[in-house]
Amino acid sequence: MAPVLTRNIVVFGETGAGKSSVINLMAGQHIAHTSPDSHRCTLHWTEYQISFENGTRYKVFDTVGLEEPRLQTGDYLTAISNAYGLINTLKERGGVNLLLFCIRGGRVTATMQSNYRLFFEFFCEEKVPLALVVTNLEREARMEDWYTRNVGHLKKHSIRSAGHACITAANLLDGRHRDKYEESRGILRRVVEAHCNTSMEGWTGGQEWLSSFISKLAEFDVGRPKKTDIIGILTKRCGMTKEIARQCIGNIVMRTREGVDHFDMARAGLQTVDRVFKDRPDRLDRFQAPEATFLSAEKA
Ligand SMILES: Nc1nc2c(ncn2[C@@H]2O[C@H](COP(=O)(O)OP(=O)(O)OP(=O)(O)O)[C@@H](O)[C@H]2O)c(=O)[nH]1
Ligand SMILES: [Mg+2]
Repeated sequence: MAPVLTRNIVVFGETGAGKSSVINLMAGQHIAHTSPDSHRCTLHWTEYQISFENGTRYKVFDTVGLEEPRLQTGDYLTAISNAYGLINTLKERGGVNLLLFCIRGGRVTATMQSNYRLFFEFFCEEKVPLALVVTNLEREARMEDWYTRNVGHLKKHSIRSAGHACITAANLLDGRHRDKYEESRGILRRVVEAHCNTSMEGWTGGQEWLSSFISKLAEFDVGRPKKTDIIGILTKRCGMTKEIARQCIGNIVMRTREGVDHFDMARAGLQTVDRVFKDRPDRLDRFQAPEATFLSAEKA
């Protein structure tokens, strides 16, 4: 018998977009909390398991997105450590197979665009299929009409998707809205099945993923992140040694809003990390990073 594969889906979008409701709709039962929780930091996540009737299993990651188009420096630093934890967990589960970008059917906004860039461009480096899930459409005579009217606005905001589901994710409505909720489950599940990347292994980020993510994310920071603060986060929250953290950001080019700003640290980069591990293989045990971030296990 063929092994049962689990696919990993990351659901993202701003607060109140309907992410948790979409997960419940997809699951056919209430598994995700739909009230705000205490962990409101960007890229914090909760993991759920869903099985379809045909036996396909999904691990679904419900994430906290950006509430504003930009981040304060404190949030920028927390987002780095959350992203690092999330990529490690996804790597353990086999990588990302699909991104579901949840938005409320309404105006296309700058915050939507920032969330899209954060998850699709920065976190997944545009390597994962993305499907758009548009919620709050129960009042549309034909829910799909929202997409026809808004596809131009999405393009203008450079939001591209491999597929889309125009739905209502609001449970407990009555009358014709109830029918639309049931119809929405079918629409959503078909989009998930059509676009979940099953032909390849899930995406896990490459060797320079963390450096690249930190550098790209700085574009969203309203302040000017200091390299010492980033080293602090990598050592305190990500379990890296100071040396590894320094080397990680050693070859980062920070793209702040003011322009490009090179860190003045030695651009030792990845080769040095490789050397550190060759000389001190004991470090590997203490180093919690995914191997692929800095060196692959085979190289050690
Ligand atoms: N009318 C309507 N309400 C919806 C729909 N989807 C979600 N809601 C409601 O909108 C509110 C927010 O939905 P959630 O699923 O909690 O949104 P979320 O994106 O998970 O929000 P956070 O976890 O706070 O980021 C809840 O009260 C839902 O019941 C929808 O399609 N239509
Ligand atoms: Mg939620």
